[in-house]
Amino acid sequence: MYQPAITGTGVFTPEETITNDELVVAYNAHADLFNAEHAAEIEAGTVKAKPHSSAEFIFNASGIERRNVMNKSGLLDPARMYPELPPRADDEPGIMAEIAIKAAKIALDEAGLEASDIDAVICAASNHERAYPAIAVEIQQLLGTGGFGFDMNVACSSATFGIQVAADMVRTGSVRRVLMVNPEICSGHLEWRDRDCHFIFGDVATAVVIERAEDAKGPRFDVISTRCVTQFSNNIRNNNGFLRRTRDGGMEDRRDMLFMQEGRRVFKQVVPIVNELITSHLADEGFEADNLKRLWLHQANKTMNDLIGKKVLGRTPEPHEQPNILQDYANTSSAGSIIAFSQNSADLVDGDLGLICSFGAGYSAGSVILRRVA
Ligand code: CO8
Repeated sequence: MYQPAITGTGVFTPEETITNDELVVAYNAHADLFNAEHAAEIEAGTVKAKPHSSAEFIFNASGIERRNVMNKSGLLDPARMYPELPPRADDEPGIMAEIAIKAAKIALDEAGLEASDIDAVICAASNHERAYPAIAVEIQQLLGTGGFGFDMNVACSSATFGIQVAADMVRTGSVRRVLMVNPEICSGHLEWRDRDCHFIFGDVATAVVIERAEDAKGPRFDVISTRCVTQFSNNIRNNNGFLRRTRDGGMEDRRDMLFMQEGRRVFKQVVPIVNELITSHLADEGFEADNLKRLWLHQANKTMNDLIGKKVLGRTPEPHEQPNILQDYANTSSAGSIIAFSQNSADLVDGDLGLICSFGAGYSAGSVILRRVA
């Protein structure tokens, strides 16, 4: 058995940003258009008028201030309200592979590795732009890694589940070095015309290199232990899929073919699952919560993270103990906890313990205990 370690991480942040104010101006213009177009039905009570959104509500309910997106003009156009990403020919690099590679190059640089040193690529994300061939295999070819690649999807928990798979493969020796990437183009999956959720997501790509600790060329984070849990719930759901064309009317623009959630229920039900996961994981590995120097949590909602931190530590965490990146990136699904880790781990010192935890649709939750070495 070999000790697996994280030796590099990378974050690719799309250039275009949208503030809450910009988002609300576009949404409200869309709502006004909708209400004017459906004035007669609204008057007759057969269609509900769309009320305005509010930047103040968004910040207070979620902690989000802005988000990065791959295309801003399309989704801020009140008559369109979804991103405009031109189709690419089959012999051009796919958009998910392209952004994953940008993050991967940063992670490989940090680890001091060439792409050819990698012998497995995992593309772990909430959405994949096509059914096959796997995005990971395309990344393998474009980057020039060896071995094999495969895609996996555990929604917001994809990265921690991906780290578990990668760490287990390195531990047993079936591969020596894994590149695990999380290209999340959440803007393609969000209903920007729905006031309840139009502010939630942003786009980003993250990458993590996991290899044998003995191969590390610099400081590293040993993966001490991983744990994953799932529990079926319909409270975060998307009914899109390959059987869509088999249903009558299945090709229509149906609301349930995009991200849907019962936000309040998710909040209430997921917090105890995450608290139980982290607490029991630490206890089973012989650690106390107070041993943790840092918690890198999934970035969905600031109040939710504050509550989880408080439950796990038994006190209000200091800001540096539980960094949030949500205000700048919004919810970037599986990439959120990896951004938090990547941007807030360099100051830890030899022996420090930290924990990455993600949670989301499924429900699913993953916990990764890390120890900084040198
Ligand atoms: N502006 C003004 N008012 C609003 C707005 C708005 N934009 N939206 C809602 N309101 C109103 C509502 O109508 C409601 O009014 P009333 O009380 O009169 O009925 C009131 O404000 C309160 O609404 P909510 O109860 O919906 O508001 P909450 O306080 O619950 O906040 C949140 C909503 C922010 C969504 C919150 O519930 C939350 O964050 N919950 C946690 C959700 C979560 O963690 N989800 C994880 C999902 S992500 C994941 O797992 C990955 C899935 C796959 C990713 C796919 C990529 C796209």
